[in-house]
Amino acid sequence: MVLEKLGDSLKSTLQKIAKSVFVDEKLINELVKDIQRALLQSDVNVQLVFDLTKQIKEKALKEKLPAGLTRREQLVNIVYEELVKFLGGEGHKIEVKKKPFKIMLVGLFGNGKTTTAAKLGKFFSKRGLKVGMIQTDTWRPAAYDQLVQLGKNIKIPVFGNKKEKDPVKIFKEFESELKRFDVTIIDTAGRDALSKDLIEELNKLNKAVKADERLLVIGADVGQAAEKQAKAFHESCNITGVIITKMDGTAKGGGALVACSVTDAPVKFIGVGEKVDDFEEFKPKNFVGRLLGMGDLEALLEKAKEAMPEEQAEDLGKKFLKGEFNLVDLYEQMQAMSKMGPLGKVVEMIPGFGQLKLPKDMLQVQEGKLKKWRFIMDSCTKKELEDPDSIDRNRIERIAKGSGTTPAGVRELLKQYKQSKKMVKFLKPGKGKDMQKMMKKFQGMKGGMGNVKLK
Ligand SMILES: Nc1nc2c(ncn2[C@@H]2O[C@H](COP(=O)(O)OP(=O)(O)O)[C@@H](O)[C@H]2O)c(=O)[nH]1
Ligand SMILES: [Mg+2]
Repeated sequence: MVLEKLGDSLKSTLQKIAKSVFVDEKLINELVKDIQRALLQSDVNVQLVFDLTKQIKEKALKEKLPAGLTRREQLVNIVYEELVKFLGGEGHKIEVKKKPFKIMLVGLFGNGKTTTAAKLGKFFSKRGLKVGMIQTDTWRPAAYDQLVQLGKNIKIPVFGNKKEKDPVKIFKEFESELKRFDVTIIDTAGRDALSKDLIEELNKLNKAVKADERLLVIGADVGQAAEKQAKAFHESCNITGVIITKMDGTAKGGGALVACSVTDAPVKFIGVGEKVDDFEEFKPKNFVGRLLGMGDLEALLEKAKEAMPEEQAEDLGKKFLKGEFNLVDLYEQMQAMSKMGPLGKVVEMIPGFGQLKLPKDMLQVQEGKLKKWRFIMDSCTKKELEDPDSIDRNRIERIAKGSGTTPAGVRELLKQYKQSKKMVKFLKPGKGKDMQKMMKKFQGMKGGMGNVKLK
């Protein structure tokens, strides 16, 4: 998970609150120190950390107890809300308001512009928009081929001219063609540092492009130095936002996120890996929710929506939460989840699952296995599918023969089914958490954690 260390220490801080007998000043002081330590380790600016913890402390000591909350819940809620505010509050969504909506990516060498162009392209095309990309980087000989290759994988057309050295001319050459698209992504050249020459090039190019969004792409590994870079790009190139990449590879990501959220160029997306799907809109509420291990139903439902029709997603979600699913549902659920991305990431977003640390092999569902399972299920009777517990040894033999698989394969599927069922039971009432209610609260709070009951 992104910022795993920061998340782990914040989680253990919250557990301290959950376990404490009294919420008093001593506990609050301890909590504030823990939060400070966690954020400083993530390279967040010292002054900002102190401002935040002062705010948390003041609120915790002074704020009246809202009806229906315990002191502990109130405290957790304050930490959550202040952290969200700290990271930019509501977040800054990009709305595609006109056609073509032009997004220009700028930044220094190696920060991930070209990779991000493809990620952004896929992000919008998944939302049903027609996307085109253009390479104007004439500094790196391989830049055009790199984008073409990426574009091929995600079926997005890429324009460019390897022989032309002037980025403005390249854009002009394809300008009329780019008008066909809903969204046009313009990749640009970088330099080792923000030089006069780069500023001039980008401003000239933008005069021709007139981009609706100019996004700075910046690697999370710079930590709090991101602020300086974002400010410099904002002043010289009038950027409208920041995309922080490589959040997966550094402990300093927290510093970079916070640093940019206080500039006039807020973080709009984050990159969380090298693959084209390792990319998400930056929504502070969801992000903090996940860091604190509260899960993130909103993000999960959103991803689910991309993968399948809305009602189907809802049905599946409901069945899943009730623990009322049979083999067919399991299959559909696995298939849907594999479409959403690596299962581990999906599971992290389900409230409660974040803390479970599920074994890796349980999460690795490969395409091949899914196919085999489909064969097995095709050989089951309707009754067997609806009541998998009725499948005894004889039936296993029969199903294996009928599906051209082995008894071991059938048993594996049944084991997976039982494990999933157990997992769901674990999260059901009686274990201290009423999932249904919790879900409702999550939905009511639009991703906020509201008054989630602590054990
Ligand atoms: N781990 C990780 N690597 C990334 C991410 N984004 C980009 N990279 C890698 O960073 C390197 C530079 O990326 P590139 O897009 O060529 O950067 P550019 O010079 O700004 O266009 C490549 O090896 C990418 O795979 C990310 O979010 N996570
Ligand atoms: Mg590049």
